[in-house]
Amino acid sequence: MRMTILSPVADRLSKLAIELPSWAFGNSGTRFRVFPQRGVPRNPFEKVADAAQVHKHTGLAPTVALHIPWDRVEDYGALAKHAEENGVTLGTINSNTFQDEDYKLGSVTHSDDRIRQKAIDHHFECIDIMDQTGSRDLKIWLADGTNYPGQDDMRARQDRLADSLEKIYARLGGDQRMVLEYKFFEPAFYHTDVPDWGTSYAQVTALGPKAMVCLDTGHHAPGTNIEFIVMQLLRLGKLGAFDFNSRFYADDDLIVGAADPFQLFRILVEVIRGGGYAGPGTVFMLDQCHNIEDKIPGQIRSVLNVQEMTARALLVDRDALSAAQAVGDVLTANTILMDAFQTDVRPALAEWRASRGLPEDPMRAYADSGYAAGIVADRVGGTQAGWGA
Ligand code: LRH
Ligand code: MN
Ligand code: MN
Repeated sequence: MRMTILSPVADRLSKLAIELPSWAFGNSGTRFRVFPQRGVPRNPFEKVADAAQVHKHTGLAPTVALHIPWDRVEDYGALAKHAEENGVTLGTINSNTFQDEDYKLGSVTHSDDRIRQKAIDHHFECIDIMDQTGSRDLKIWLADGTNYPGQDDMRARQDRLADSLEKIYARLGGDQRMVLEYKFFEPAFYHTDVPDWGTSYAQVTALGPKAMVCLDTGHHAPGTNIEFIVMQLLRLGKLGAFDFNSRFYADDDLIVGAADPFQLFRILVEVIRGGGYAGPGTVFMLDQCHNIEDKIPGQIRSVLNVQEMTARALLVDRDALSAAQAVGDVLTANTILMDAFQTDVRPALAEWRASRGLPEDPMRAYADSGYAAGIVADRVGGTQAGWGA
């Protein structure tokens, strides 16, 4: 690679890895309408094949996360093998206790022992799947909560949550981990049982070192300083994973970095500062849906956005920043950060890609590859997979 602005950080940049969600490739929509697309995968094997396209053109997305039961198959070993044949591996297993009639009033927090056990058993199934796929992480997001004050005893629910998580935690293998995702509202609107990082932190800390917090960037109230939470969780050694996406209003699940690139930059600055970058501790995942845009290019754009902001965050002149901070030079400190943010790294990233045998323009390379026309022609018949199928 020629000397470019990225040369000093090229090695660190090459460590970037972003996990893709299998559900990003299926049909999705809002509660108002799903707009089906042609060529959408009909099963988990086809979702993995589509995800592999993203990695092929960017070199950034070597793993694919599954959601159970959406990605339930007969033979997980075969799915793992299929992934490897396509140049990727299977990653995080996401549990799902939000689409079953029994869970109307809660899953692992439910007061009915039978329903609570059913939810715990679902997580045991997920751990069994992890054993077969070789996945390390179990990601738990709970829709549990209430809609009306007085509907249920929040304290008792928190105690049942702790009890259920303890049972699930006890089932994890030596190298396996659990990450507990929080979300401030939706589908429950009055209270949510894991609404914030503090609750997730309290719960996972009680469990032990294999339990960590998952931060979904779309799961906070407007105006929340997310990078502060990132800093704090890394400081406490408990930031296990990100679900990256972007939002304007609620849990929009839009392309990461699309709504607020500066926020993504600030988050990545804290990740790098806190030692959460490119180590095994903090997984970078996408959690997105592409309701109106094409899905594979939507994912390619997403990983490129993360790469671009990572490159800018790596360019922050740390020594100069610390020096300015130490003498209380407010404006210089702010300028140092903004200089990195405002650096156009795109031409250097194109060169960086070329030097690694990747297409300079992955969006164009995918468009020219003919893959999209191929899946439209091939994937006729059967039921197209969607968010929830
Ligand atoms: C919940 C959530 C969680 C689910 C995914 C489909 O809003 O972010 O991560 O698993 O969406
Ligand atoms: Mn999420
Ligand atoms: Mn979400």
